Amino acid sequence: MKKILGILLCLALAAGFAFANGSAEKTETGSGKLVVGFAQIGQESGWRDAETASLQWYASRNIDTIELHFADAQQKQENQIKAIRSFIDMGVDVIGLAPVVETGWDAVLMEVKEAGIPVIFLDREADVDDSLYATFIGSDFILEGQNAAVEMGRLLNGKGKIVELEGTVGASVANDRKAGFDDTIAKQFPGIEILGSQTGDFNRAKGKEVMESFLKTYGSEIKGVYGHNDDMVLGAIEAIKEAGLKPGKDIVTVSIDGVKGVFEAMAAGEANVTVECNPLLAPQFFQAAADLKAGKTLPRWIKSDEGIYRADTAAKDLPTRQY
Ligand code: GYE
Repeated sequence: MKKILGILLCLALAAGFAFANGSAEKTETGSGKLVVGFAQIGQESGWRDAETASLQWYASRNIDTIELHFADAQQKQENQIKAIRSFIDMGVDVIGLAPVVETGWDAVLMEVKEAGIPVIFLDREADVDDSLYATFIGSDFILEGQNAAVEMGRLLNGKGKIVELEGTVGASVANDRKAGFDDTIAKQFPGIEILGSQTGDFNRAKGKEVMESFLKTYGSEIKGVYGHNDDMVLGAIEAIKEAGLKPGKDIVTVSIDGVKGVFEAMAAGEANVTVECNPLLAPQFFQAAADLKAGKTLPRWIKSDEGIYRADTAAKDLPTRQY
């Protein structure tokens, strides 16, 4: 996967994409192309890398009609805001944003609105007035949490104690995946108790660290772990093994994204379920950007369709996975 990403990123660089920590370098505009500025969160997960690769690969294959200015904010909201201001200065046609957290966007998005540039939220939402963005392209994160809860209930036959690895504090996707899961557990599976819930910031290393502390506190009481993304559960699996327990058996796992690593873990009998969240959003994103440039009105929410994948078909599914 890393090799493919390396090739894609070299392609992207060759196509003149700007990489920076929060600000895109100037390239000529007014070329008649669709000029898009995208403020990406960073590289915290395999899912995010796949989304970045999808955007840059798509733009590099349409270089005659698309000019993509890409900024990597390295997980910092201030870098995303800086990038957005540089896109305004460039006079791009459309701005794309994956808001690292829900709040703190009103001022800069008001500046974007005053500049007459439409905004697309991609894969996460910001808590702002509807007038400050044109559409949100992404999944139904509450439904993903609900589906994860039903899968956990099935794995534990409705009874047992679990822990929860939360995503980035303040991120819409983490808030919604928590709400969907916790509410469904409380309503449909009262025999399941959540012993502890803590952020692993959507990354593997932190997920392992938090699981280590949960294991120290609760030990073999833990019968299941729910992660807001696969990467944190892959870290948790390492911690479970180092504690001498069997992931996927002593402690069942349910997580969200559907990255290759979790399919490999399921095929090895070390993970149980992943709820897919599609990162390959480039076609929808650039189509929406082109529609906005053409003056079209878009639905407020363009949803991505996803499935649920379990250990019993993982070996068969693995070769078909694209990220
Ligand atoms: O689930 C996670 C990434 O915003 C849907 O962000 C995205 C989430 C995804 O860090 O792996």
